[in-house]
Amino acid sequence: MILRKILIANRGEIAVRVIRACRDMGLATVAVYSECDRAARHVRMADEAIAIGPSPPRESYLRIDRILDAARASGADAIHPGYGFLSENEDFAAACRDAGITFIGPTAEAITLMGSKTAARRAAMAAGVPVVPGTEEPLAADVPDALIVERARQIGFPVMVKAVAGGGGKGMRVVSSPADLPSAIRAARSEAGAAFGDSTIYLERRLERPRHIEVQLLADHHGTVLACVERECSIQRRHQKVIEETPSPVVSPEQRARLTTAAAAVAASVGYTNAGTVEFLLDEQGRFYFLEVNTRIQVEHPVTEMITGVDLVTWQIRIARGERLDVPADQLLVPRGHAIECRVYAEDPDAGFLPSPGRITSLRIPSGPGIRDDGWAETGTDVPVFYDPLISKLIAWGADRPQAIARMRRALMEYEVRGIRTSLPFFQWMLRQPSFVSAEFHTEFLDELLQRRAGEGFSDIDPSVEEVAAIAACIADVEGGEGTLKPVLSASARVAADSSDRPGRSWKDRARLEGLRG
Ligand code: MV4
Repeated sequence: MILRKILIANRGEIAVRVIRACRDMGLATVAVYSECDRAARHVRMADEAIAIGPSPPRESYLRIDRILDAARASGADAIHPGYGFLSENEDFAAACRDAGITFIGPTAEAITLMGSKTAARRAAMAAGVPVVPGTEEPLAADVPDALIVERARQIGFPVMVKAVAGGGGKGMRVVSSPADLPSAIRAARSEAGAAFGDSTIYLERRLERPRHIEVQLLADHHGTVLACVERECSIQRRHQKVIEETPSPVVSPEQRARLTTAAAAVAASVGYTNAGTVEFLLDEQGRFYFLEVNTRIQVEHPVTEMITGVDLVTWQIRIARGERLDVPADQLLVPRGHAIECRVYAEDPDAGFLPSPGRITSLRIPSGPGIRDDGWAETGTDVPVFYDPLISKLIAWGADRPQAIARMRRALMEYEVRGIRTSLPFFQWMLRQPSFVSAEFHTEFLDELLQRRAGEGFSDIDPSVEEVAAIAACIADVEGGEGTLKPVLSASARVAADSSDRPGRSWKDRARLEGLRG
Protein backbone atom coordinates (compact mmCIF):
# COMPACT_ATOMS: atom_id res chain seq x y z
CA MET A 1 0.00 0.00 0.00
CA ILE A 2 1.26 3.46 -0.84
CA LEU A 3 0.94 6.15 1.81
CA ARG A 4 1.80 9.70 0.82
CA LYS A 5 0.35 11.98 3.43
CA ILE A 6 0.00 11.39 7.17
CA LEU A 7 -2.20 13.31 9.57
CA ILE A 8 -0.89 13.45 13.12
CA ALA A 9 -3.81 13.42 15.55
CA ASN A 10 -1.79 14.73 18.46
CA ARG A 11 0.28 17.64 19.76
CA GLY A 12 3.45 18.34 21.75
CA GLU A 13 6.59 16.28 21.59
CA ILE A 14 5.00 13.14 20.10
CA ALA A 15 3.52 15.10 17.18
CA VAL A 16 6.98 16.55 16.55
CA ARG A 17 8.50 13.05 16.82
CA VAL A 18 6.05 11.59 14.27
CA ILE A 19 6.52 14.52 11.87
CA ARG A 20 10.28 13.92 12.02
CA ALA A 21 9.79 10.24 11.11
CA CYS A 22 7.51 11.22 8.21
CA ARG A 23 10.07 13.71 6.93
CA ASP A 24 12.80 11.07 7.11
CA MET A 25 10.58 8.83 4.97
CA GLY A 26 9.66 11.53 2.45
CA LEU A 27 6.02 11.59 3.53
CA ALA A 28 3.87 14.73 3.64
CA THR A 29 2.42 15.72 7.01
CA VAL A 30 -0.78 17.34 8.26
CA ALA A 31 -0.94 18.77 11.77
CA VAL A 32 -4.18 19.40 13.64
CA TYR A 33 -4.41 21.96 16.40
CA SER A 34 -6.63 23.46 19.06
CA GLU A 35 -6.99 27.20 19.64
CA CYS A 36 -4.14 27.53 22.15
CA ASP A 37 -1.86 25.46 19.91
CA ARG A 38 -2.31 27.58 16.76
CA ALA A 39 1.36 28.69 16.84
CA ALA A 40 2.77 25.49 18.40
CA ARG A 41 5.86 23.77 17.14
CA HIS A 42 4.06 20.80 15.56
CA VAL A 43 1.85 23.20 13.58
CA ARG A 44 4.81 25.12 12.16
CA MET A 45 6.72 21.94 11.47
CA ALA A 46 4.09 20.12 9.42
CA ASP A 47 3.47 20.75 5.73
CA GLU A 48 -0.15 21.67 6.42
CA ALA A 49 -2.16 22.43 9.54
CA ILE A 50 -5.89 22.34 10.24
CA ALA A 51 -7.76 23.85 13.20
CA ILE A 52 -10.01 21.37 15.01
CA GLY A 53 -11.58 23.44 17.78
CA PRO A 54 -11.24 25.06 21.20
CA SER A 55 -8.44 24.24 23.64
CA PRO A 56 -10.17 21.71 25.93
CA PRO A 57 -9.26 18.22 24.60
CA ARG A 58 -12.92 17.14 24.48
CA GLU A 59 -13.55 19.90 21.94
CA SER A 60 -10.50 19.29 19.73
CA TYR A 61 -7.95 16.45 20.08
CA LEU A 62 -10.67 14.04 21.24
CA ARG A 63 -13.13 14.92 18.45
CA ILE A 64 -13.15 11.92 16.08
CA ASP A 65 -15.48 13.71 13.64
CA ARG A 66 -13.30 16.81 13.32
CA ILE A 67 -10.10 14.85 12.93
CA LEU A 68 -11.62 12.70 10.19
CA ASP A 69 -12.95 15.86 8.50
CA ALA A 70 -9.40 17.26 8.59
CA ALA A 71 -8.02 14.04 7.10
CA ARG A 72 -10.57 14.10 4.27
CA ALA A 73 -10.10 17.83 3.62
CA SER A 74 -6.32 17.47 3.38
CA GLY A 75 -6.36 14.20 1.45
CA ALA A 76 -4.35 12.38 4.12
CA ASP A 77 -4.31 8.63 3.56
CA ALA A 78 -3.23 7.67 7.08
CA ILE A 79 -3.52 8.92 10.67
CA HIS A 80 -0.91 8.53 13.38
CA PRO A 81 -2.59 8.91 16.80
CA GLY A 82 0.57 9.28 18.95
CA TYR A 83 -0.10 8.39 22.61
CA GLY A 84 -2.92 9.55 24.89
CA PHE A 85 -5.95 11.29 23.32
CA LEU A 86 -7.54 8.88 20.77
CA SER A 87 -4.59 6.49 20.50
CA GLU A 88 -6.32 3.60 22.30
CA ASN A 89 -9.87 4.43 21.27
CA GLU A 90 -11.34 1.51 19.30
CA ASP A 91 -14.10 3.71 17.87
CA PHE A 92 -11.48 6.01 16.38
CA ALA A 93 -9.52 3.12 14.84
CA ALA A 94 -12.79 1.73 13.39
CA ALA A 95 -13.91 5.15 12.10
CA CYS A 96 -10.58 5.60 10.29
CA ARG A 97 -10.90 2.16 8.69
CA ASP A 98 -14.52 2.87 7.68
CA ALA A 99 -13.43 6.17 6.09
CA GLY A 100 -10.77 4.35 4.07
CA ILE A 101 -7.95 5.96 6.05
CA THR A 102 -5.13 3.83 7.45
CA PHE A 103 -4.95 3.94 11.23
CA ILE A 104 -1.26 3.64 12.17
CA GLY A 105 -1.69 1.22 15.04
CA PRO A 106 -3.33 -2.13 15.81
CA THR A 107 -6.80 -3.08 14.56
CA ALA A 108 -9.90 -1.81 16.37
CA GLU A 109 -10.50 -5.44 17.46
CA ALA A 110 -7.06 -5.72 19.07
CA ILE A 111 -7.60 -2.40 20.87
CA THR A 112 -10.99 -3.60 22.15
CA LEU A 113 -9.61 -6.95 23.29
CA MET A 114 -6.65 -5.47 25.16
CA GLY A 115 -8.82 -2.67 26.54
CA SER A 116 -10.59 -5.29 28.64
CA LYS A 117 -8.07 -6.22 31.32
CA THR A 118 -9.84 -9.52 32.01
CA ALA A 119 -9.91 -10.45 28.30
CA ALA A 120 -6.20 -9.60 28.08
CA ARG A 121 -5.52 -11.79 31.14
CA ARG A 122 -7.38 -14.68 29.51
CA ALA A 123 -5.36 -14.22 26.31
CA ALA A 124 -2.11 -14.30 28.30
CA MET A 125 -3.20 -17.46 30.17
CA ALA A 126 -4.17 -19.12 26.89
CA ALA A 127 -0.70 -18.28 25.55
CA GLY A 128 0.87 -19.97 28.56
CA VAL A 129 2.07 -16.73 30.14
CA PRO A 130 1.86 -16.37 33.94
CA VAL A 131 -0.72 -13.86 35.22
CA VAL A 132 -1.17 -12.59 38.78
CA PRO A 133 -3.61 -14.96 40.56
CA GLY A 134 -7.09 -13.42 40.44
CA THR A 135 -10.62 -13.65 39.09
CA GLU A 136 -10.87 -14.99 35.57
CA GLU A 137 -14.29 -13.46 34.98
CA PRO A 138 -15.18 -9.79 35.27
CA LEU A 139 -17.38 -8.89 38.25
CA ALA A 140 -20.28 -6.81 36.95
CA ALA A 141 -22.42 -4.58 39.20
CA ASP A 142 -24.95 -7.40 39.86
CA VAL A 143 -22.38 -9.75 41.44
CA PRO A 144 -23.11 -9.74 45.20
CA ASP A 145 -20.43 -8.65 47.68
CA ALA A 146 -20.57 -11.98 49.53
CA LEU A 147 -19.51 -13.82 46.40
CA ILE A 148 -16.66 -11.38 45.80
CA VAL A 149 -15.47 -11.76 49.40
CA GLU A 150 -15.49 -15.53 48.87
CA ARG A 151 -13.38 -15.16 45.71
CA ALA A 152 -10.97 -12.84 47.53
CA ARG A 153 -10.47 -15.44 50.30
CA GLN A 154 -9.56 -18.03 47.66
CA ILE A 155 -7.08 -15.63 46.03
CA GLY A 156 -5.63 -14.59 49.38
CA PHE A 157 -5.28 -11.15 50.97
CA PRO A 158 -4.09 -8.53 50.30
CA VAL A 159 -6.02 -8.23 47.05
CA MET A 160 -6.32 -5.45 44.50
CA VAL A 161 -9.68 -4.35 43.14
CA LYS A 162 -9.12 -3.20 39.55
CA ALA A 163 -11.34 -1.79 36.82
CA VAL A 164 -11.82 -4.11 33.83
CA ALA A 165 -11.76 -1.07 31.53
CA GLY A 166 -8.93 0.49 33.56
CA GLY A 167 -5.19 0.53 33.35
CA GLY A 168 -2.64 2.96 34.59
CA GLY A 169 -3.88 2.75 38.18
CA LYS A 170 -7.28 4.42 37.78
CA GLY A 171 -10.09 2.82 39.77
CA MET A 172 -7.62 0.64 41.68
CA ARG A 173 -7.87 -0.26 45.40
CA VAL A 174 -5.69 -2.29 47.75
CA VAL A 175 -7.65 -4.32 50.31
CA SER A 176 -5.96 -6.07 53.24
CA SER A 177 -8.92 -7.69 55.00
CA PRO A 178 -12.36 -9.06 54.05
CA ALA A 179 -14.10 -6.41 56.17
CA ASP A 180 -12.72 -3.64 53.95
CA LEU A 181 -13.70 -5.27 50.67
CA PRO A 182 -17.33 -4.11 50.19
CA SER A 183 -16.49 -0.41 50.57
CA ALA A 184 -13.45 -0.76 48.28
CA ILE A 185 -15.61 -2.47 45.65
CA ARG A 186 -18.16 0.36 45.84
CA ALA A 187 -15.43 3.01 45.52
CA ALA A 188 -13.65 1.24 42.67
CA ARG A 189 -16.92 0.68 40.80
CA SER A 190 -18.02 4.27 41.03
CA GLU A 191 -14.55 5.56 40.04
CA ALA A 192 -14.41 3.16 37.10
CA GLY A 193 -17.95 4.04 36.04
CA ALA A 194 -17.12 7.74 36.05
CA ALA A 195 -13.73 7.35 34.33
CA PHE A 196 -14.48 4.63 31.75
CA GLY A 197 -18.28 4.37 31.59
CA ASP A 198 -17.91 0.77 32.79
CA SER A 199 -18.08 -0.13 36.48
CA THR A 200 -17.06 -3.78 36.02
CA ILE A 201 -14.20 -4.81 38.30
CA TYR A 202 -11.98 -7.83 38.94
CA LEU A 203 -9.62 -8.99 41.66
CA GLU A 204 -5.93 -9.81 41.70
CA ARG A 205 -3.64 -10.82 44.51
CA ARG A 206 -1.55 -7.82 45.45
CA LEU A 207 2.17 -8.25 44.85
CA GLU A 208 4.38 -6.45 47.36
CA ARG A 209 6.87 -3.95 46.00
CA PRO A 210 7.07 -5.38 42.49
CA ARG A 211 9.17 -3.95 39.71
CA HIS A 212 7.45 -2.74 36.56
CA ILE A 213 9.08 -4.25 33.49
CA GLU A 214 7.68 -3.90 29.98
CA VAL A 215 8.48 -5.37 26.59
CA GLN A 216 8.19 -3.35 23.38
CA LEU A 217 6.82 -5.31 20.42
CA LEU A 218 6.64 -4.80 16.70
CA ALA A 219 4.34 -7.04 14.67
CA ASP A 220 3.72 -6.92 10.93
CA HIS A 221 0.80 -8.12 8.78
CA HIS A 222 2.75 -11.19 7.61
CA GLY A 223 2.90 -12.99 10.95
CA THR A 224 6.23 -11.73 12.25
CA VAL A 225 6.23 -10.61 15.90
CA LEU A 226 9.47 -9.24 17.32
CA ALA A 227 10.15 -8.32 20.93
CA CYS A 228 12.73 -5.81 22.14
CA VAL A 229 14.98 -5.73 25.19
CA GLU A 230 12.85 -4.93 28.26
CA ARG A 231 12.39 -1.48 29.76
CA GLU A 232 12.53 -0.87 33.50
CA CYS A 233 9.77 1.59 34.48
CA SER A 234 9.57 1.18 38.24
CA ILE A 235 10.29 4.82 39.06
CA GLN A 236 6.81 6.27 39.05
CA ARG A 237 5.01 8.94 41.02
CA ARG A 238 1.31 8.29 41.55
CA HIS A 239 1.19 5.94 38.55
CA GLN A 240 3.00 8.44 36.33
CA LYS A 241 6.33 7.20 35.02
CA VAL A 242 9.16 9.57 35.80
CA ILE A 243 12.34 7.76 34.75
CA GLU A 244 12.63 4.79 32.38
CA GLU A 245 15.68 2.83 31.37
CA THR A 246 16.76 -0.12 29.31
CA PRO A 247 17.97 -2.78 29.83
CA SER A 248 16.57 -3.39 33.32
CA PRO A 249 19.51 -3.49 35.74
CA VAL A 250 18.06 -6.66 37.36
CA VAL A 251 17.06 -8.76 34.34
CA SER A 252 19.54 -11.48 33.32
CA PRO A 253 19.88 -12.65 29.71
CA GLU A 254 17.96 -15.83 30.66
CA GLN A 255 15.15 -13.82 32.27
CA ARG A 256 15.13 -11.54 29.22
CA ALA A 257 14.65 -14.52 26.94
CA ARG A 258 11.67 -15.67 29.04
CA LEU A 259 10.09 -12.19 29.21
CA THR A 260 10.43 -11.38 25.53
CA THR A 261 9.21 -14.85 24.49
CA ALA A 262 6.17 -14.47 26.76
CA ALA A 263 5.37 -11.00 25.39
CA ALA A 264 5.64 -12.15 21.78
CA ALA A 265 3.45 -15.19 22.55
CA VAL A 266 0.63 -12.99 23.90
CA ALA A 267 0.77 -10.77 20.80
CA ALA A 268 0.96 -13.66 18.37
CA SER A 269 -1.98 -15.44 20.01
CA VAL A 270 -4.30 -12.50 19.33
CA GLY A 271 -2.93 -11.61 15.88
CA TYR A 272 -1.63 -8.30 17.17
CA THR A 273 -0.14 -5.87 14.63
CA ASN A 274 1.92 -2.67 14.69
CA ALA A 275 3.68 -1.43 17.85
CA GLY A 276 2.58 -2.40 21.34
CA THR A 277 3.91 -3.01 24.82
CA VAL A 278 3.32 -5.89 27.19
CA GLU A 279 3.62 -4.88 30.84
CA PHE A 280 4.81 -7.26 33.54
CA LEU A 281 5.28 -7.14 37.28
CA LEU A 282 8.45 -8.75 38.60
CA ASP A 283 8.25 -9.91 42.22
CA GLU A 284 11.06 -10.02 44.79
CA GLN A 285 11.72 -13.68 43.95
CA GLY A 286 12.32 -12.78 40.31
CA ARG A 287 9.03 -14.27 39.05
CA PHE A 288 7.21 -12.27 36.40
CA TYR A 289 3.49 -11.88 35.80
CA PHE A 290 1.59 -10.47 32.84
CA LEU A 291 -0.17 -7.22 33.75
CA GLU A 292 -1.65 -5.55 30.65
CA VAL A 293 -0.98 -4.53 27.05
CA ASN A 294 -0.63 -0.95 25.81
CA THR A 295 -1.82 -0.72 22.22
CA ARG A 296 0.07 2.45 21.26
CA ILE A 297 3.54 3.89 20.83
CA GLN A 298 4.64 4.84 24.33
CA VAL A 299 6.23 7.95 25.76
CA GLU A 300 9.36 6.00 26.67
CA HIS A 301 9.93 4.41 23.24
CA PRO A 302 13.18 6.38 22.62
CA VAL A 303 15.22 4.42 25.19
CA THR A 304 14.50 1.28 23.19
CA GLU A 305 15.48 3.06 19.97
CA MET A 306 18.79 4.11 21.52
CA ILE A 307 19.91 0.59 22.44
CA THR A 308 18.48 -1.30 19.44
CA GLY A 309 19.19 1.23 16.68
CA VAL A 310 15.68 0.83 15.22
CA ASP A 311 13.32 3.72 14.59
CA LEU A 312 10.07 2.49 16.14
CA VAL A 313 7.86 5.24 14.69
CA THR A 314 9.23 4.65 11.21
CA TRP A 315 8.45 0.94 11.68
CA GLN A 316 4.89 1.75 12.75
CA ILE A 317 4.39 3.50 9.41
CA ARG A 318 6.18 0.81 7.40
CA ILE A 319 4.09 -1.92 9.05
CA ALA A 320 0.89 0.07 8.41
CA ARG A 321 1.72 0.21 4.70
CA GLY A 322 2.18 -3.55 4.62
CA GLU A 323 5.95 -3.95 4.72
CA ARG A 324 7.64 -6.97 6.18
CA LEU A 325 9.41 -6.55 9.51
CA ASP A 326 12.82 -7.56 8.19
CA VAL A 327 14.89 -6.63 11.25
CA PRO A 328 17.21 -9.37 12.57
CA ALA A 329 15.61 -10.59 15.84
CA ASP A 330 19.01 -10.36 17.59
CA GLN A 331 19.24 -6.66 16.89
CA LEU A 332 16.20 -6.11 19.10
CA LEU A 333 17.06 -8.66 21.77
CA VAL A 334 20.69 -7.83 22.53
CA PRO A 335 21.16 -4.46 24.25
CA ARG A 336 23.72 -2.16 22.70
CA GLY A 337 24.70 -0.09 25.75
CA HIS A 338 22.28 1.48 28.19
CA ALA A 339 19.72 4.28 27.89
CA ILE A 340 17.85 6.35 30.49
CA GLU A 341 14.98 8.81 30.00
CA CYS A 342 13.88 11.64 32.29
CA ARG A 343 10.44 13.11 31.63
CA VAL A 344 10.85 16.86 31.96
CA TYR A 345 7.51 18.29 33.07
CA ALA A 346 6.30 21.85 33.49
CA GLU A 347 5.59 21.26 37.15
CA ASP A 348 7.03 22.49 40.41
CA PRO A 349 8.77 19.76 42.39
CA ASP A 350 8.98 22.14 45.35
CA ALA A 351 5.19 22.54 45.41
CA GLY A 352 4.14 18.90 45.36
CA PHE A 353 4.71 18.65 41.59
CA LEU A 354 1.88 21.07 40.86
CA PRO A 355 1.58 21.96 37.17
CA SER A 356 3.50 25.11 36.27
CA PRO A 357 2.09 26.34 32.96
CA GLY A 358 3.11 29.66 31.44
CA ARG A 359 5.62 31.24 29.08
CA ILE A 360 9.11 29.85 28.70
CA THR A 361 11.22 33.01 28.63
CA SER A 362 14.41 31.22 27.74
CA LEU A 363 15.39 27.66 26.98
CA ARG A 364 18.71 25.90 26.65
CA ILE A 365 18.44 22.29 25.55
CA PRO A 366 21.39 20.03 26.32
CA SER A 367 23.24 18.06 23.66
CA GLY A 368 26.64 16.45 23.19
CA PRO A 369 27.73 12.80 23.19
CA GLY A 370 24.96 10.33 23.96
CA ILE A 371 22.25 12.95 24.53
CA ARG A 372 18.86 13.14 22.79
CA ASP A 373 16.09 15.55 23.65
CA ASP A 374 12.60 14.84 22.29
CA GLY A 375 10.72 18.04 22.96
CA TRP A 376 8.53 20.69 21.41
CA ALA A 377 9.16 23.87 23.37
CA GLU A 378 11.18 26.91 22.36
CA THR A 379 11.98 30.28 23.91
CA GLY A 380 8.63 32.10 23.93
CA THR A 381 6.52 28.93 24.02
CA ASP A 382 3.42 29.10 26.20
CA VAL A 383 2.89 25.81 27.98
CA PRO A 384 -0.92 25.53 28.07
CA VAL A 385 -2.91 24.42 31.12
CA PHE A 386 -5.12 22.13 29.06
CA TYR A 387 -2.82 19.21 28.38
CA ASP A 388 -0.21 16.91 29.86
CA PRO A 389 2.60 19.26 30.98
CA LEU A 390 5.41 17.19 29.40
CA ILE A 391 7.84 19.58 27.74
CA SER A 392 10.55 17.17 26.77
CA LYS A 393 12.06 13.77 27.24
CA LEU A 394 15.76 13.89 27.98
CA ILE A 395 17.45 10.67 26.96
CA ALA A 396 21.03 9.66 27.75
CA TRP A 397 22.84 6.78 26.11
CA GLY A 398 26.04 5.22 27.42
CA ALA A 399 28.12 2.13 26.77
CA ASP A 400 26.96 1.00 30.22
CA ARG A 401 24.66 2.22 33.00
CA PRO A 402 27.29 4.29 34.85
CA GLN A 403 28.15 6.16 31.66
CA ALA A 404 24.48 6.75 30.86
CA ILE A 405 23.98 8.15 34.39
CA ALA A 406 27.07 10.37 34.09
CA ARG A 407 25.87 11.76 30.76
CA MET A 408 22.36 12.32 32.13
CA ARG A 409 23.79 14.29 35.05
CA ARG A 410 25.87 16.37 32.67
CA ALA A 411 22.87 17.04 30.43
CA LEU A 412 20.75 18.00 33.43
CA MET A 413 23.41 20.57 34.38
CA GLU A 414 23.25 22.05 30.88
CA TYR A 415 19.45 22.15 30.76
CA GLU A 416 18.00 25.56 31.55
CA VAL A 417 14.33 26.53 31.43
CA ARG A 418 13.30 30.03 32.53
CA GLY A 419 9.85 31.45 33.13
CA ILE A 420 8.20 28.28 34.42
CA ARG A 421 9.11 25.63 36.97
CA THR A 422 10.15 22.20 35.77
CA SER A 423 10.95 18.83 37.26
CA LEU A 424 14.67 19.31 36.40
CA PRO A 425 15.76 20.00 40.04
CA PHE A 426 14.03 16.77 41.04
CA PHE A 427 16.06 14.82 38.45
CA GLN A 428 19.31 16.48 39.55
CA TRP A 429 18.57 15.10 42.99
CA MET A 430 17.25 11.70 41.85
CA LEU A 431 20.25 10.89 39.67
CA ARG A 432 22.42 11.21 42.78
CA GLN A 433 20.33 9.03 45.08
CA PRO A 434 22.35 5.97 46.17
CA SER A 435 19.28 3.77 45.70
CA PHE A 436 18.95 4.97 42.10
CA VAL A 437 22.64 4.49 41.38
CA SER A 438 22.55 0.97 42.83
CA ALA A 439 19.21 0.29 41.05
CA GLU A 440 17.57 -0.86 44.27
CA PHE A 441 14.05 0.34 43.60
CA HIS A 442 10.52 -0.92 42.96
CA THR A 443 7.14 0.57 42.00
CA GLU A 444 6.47 2.03 45.46
CA PHE A 445 10.00 3.35 45.89
CA LEU A 446 9.53 6.94 44.71
CA ASP A 447 6.26 7.60 46.53
CA GLU A 448 7.87 6.24 49.72
CA LEU A 449 11.01 8.32 49.19
CA LEU A 450 9.00 11.51 48.60
CA GLN A 451 6.87 10.83 51.66
CA ARG A 452 10.02 10.57 53.79
CA ARG A 453 11.30 13.90 52.45
CA ALA A 454 8.01 15.50 53.53
CA GLY A 455 8.05 18.39 51.09
CA GLU A 456 11.69 19.36 51.49
CA GLY A 457 12.80 21.42 48.46
CA PHE A 458 14.75 20.17 45.46
CA SER A 459 15.90 23.49 44.07
CA ASP A 460 19.08 24.65 45.74
CA ILE A 461 18.38 28.11 44.40
CA ASP A 462 15.15 29.90 43.65
CA PRO A 463 15.37 30.77 39.92
CA SER A 464 13.72 34.14 40.54
CA VAL A 465 16.71 35.02 42.71
CA GLU A 466 18.88 35.17 39.63
CA GLU A 467 16.64 37.77 38.01
CA VAL A 468 16.21 39.77 41.20
CA ALA A 469 19.96 39.64 41.71
CA ALA A 470 20.64 40.85 38.18
CA ILE A 471 18.31 43.81 38.75
CA ALA A 472 19.92 44.47 42.11
CA ALA A 473 23.33 44.45 40.49
CA CYS A 474 22.21 47.11 38.01
CA ILE A 475 20.71 49.27 40.76
CA ALA A 476 23.84 48.82 42.82
CA ASP A 477 25.91 50.01 39.87
CA VAL A 478 23.74 53.09 39.34
CA GLU A 479 23.70 53.97 43.02
CA GLY A 480 27.40 53.56 43.38
CA GLY A 481 27.54 50.18 44.96
CA GLU A 482 24.69 50.18 47.49
CA GLY A 483 22.42 47.20 46.83
CA THR A 484 19.11 48.67 47.95
CA LEU A 485 17.20 45.53 47.04
CA LYS A 486 19.06 43.50 49.61
CA PRO A 487 16.42 43.81 52.35
CA VAL A 488 13.64 42.40 50.15
CA LEU A 489 15.49 39.18 49.49
CA SER A 490 14.77 36.30 51.79
CA ALA A 491 17.45 34.88 54.01
CA SER A 492 17.51 31.65 52.03
CA ALA A 493 17.93 33.54 48.78
CA ARG A 494 20.90 35.36 50.24
CA VAL A 495 22.44 32.14 51.44
CA ALA A 496 21.87 30.57 48.05
CA ALA A 497 23.35 33.54 46.26
CA ASP A 498 26.33 33.73 48.63
CA SER A 499 27.03 30.04 48.21
CA SER A 500 27.57 30.64 44.50
CA ASP A 501 30.66 32.72 45.29
CA ARG A 502 32.96 30.99 42.84
CA PRO A 503 35.50 32.79 40.64
CA GLY A 504 35.37 32.86 36.87
CA ARG A 505 31.65 32.16 36.51
CA SER A 506 29.04 33.75 34.29
CA TRP A 507 27.82 37.35 34.37
CA LYS A 508 24.80 36.02 36.20
CA ASP A 509 26.88 34.77 39.08
CA ARG A 510 28.78 38.02 39.27
CA ALA A 511 25.55 39.99 39.12
CA ARG A 512 24.12 37.88 41.86
CA LEU A 513 27.08 38.47 44.11
CA GLU A 514 27.53 42.14 43.43
CA GLY A 515 23.82 42.79 43.71
CA LEU A 516 23.49 41.11 47.01
CA ARG A 517 26.72 42.25 48.57
CA GLY A 518 26.30 45.89 47.54
C1 MV4 B 1 -0.57 -4.29 40.68
C2 MV4 B 1 0.37 -4.07 41.71
C3 MV4 B 1 0.57 -5.08 42.62
N1 MV4 B 1 -0.13 -6.24 42.51
N2 MV4 B 1 -1.22 -5.45 40.62
C4 MV4 B 1 -0.57 0.11 38.92
C5 MV4 B 1 -0.91 0.59 37.55
C6 MV4 B 1 -1.62 -0.54 36.89
N3 MV4 B 1 -1.25 -0.64 35.51
C7 MV4 B 1 -1.22 -1.75 37.67
N4 MV4 B 1 -0.60 -1.30 38.85
C8 MV4 B 1 -0.22 -2.17 39.81
N5 MV4 B 1 -0.84 -3.38 39.77
C9 MV4 B 1 -1.01 -6.38 41.52
N6 MV4 B 1 -1.70 -7.53 41.45
C10 MV4 B 1 1.04 -2.86 41.75
C11 MV4 B 1 0.73 -1.90 40.81
C12 MV4 B 1 1.44 -0.67 40.96
C13 MV4 B 1 2.29 -0.21 39.97
C14 MV4 B 1 2.48 -0.91 38.79
C15 MV4 B 1 3.32 -0.44 37.83
C16 MV4 B 1 4.01 0.73 38.04
C17 MV4 B 1 3.84 1.44 39.20
C18 MV4 B 1 2.98 0.99 40.16
C19 MV4 B 1 2.83 1.72 41.35
C20 MV4 B 1 1.99 1.26 42.30
C21 MV4 B 1 1.28 0.08 42.11
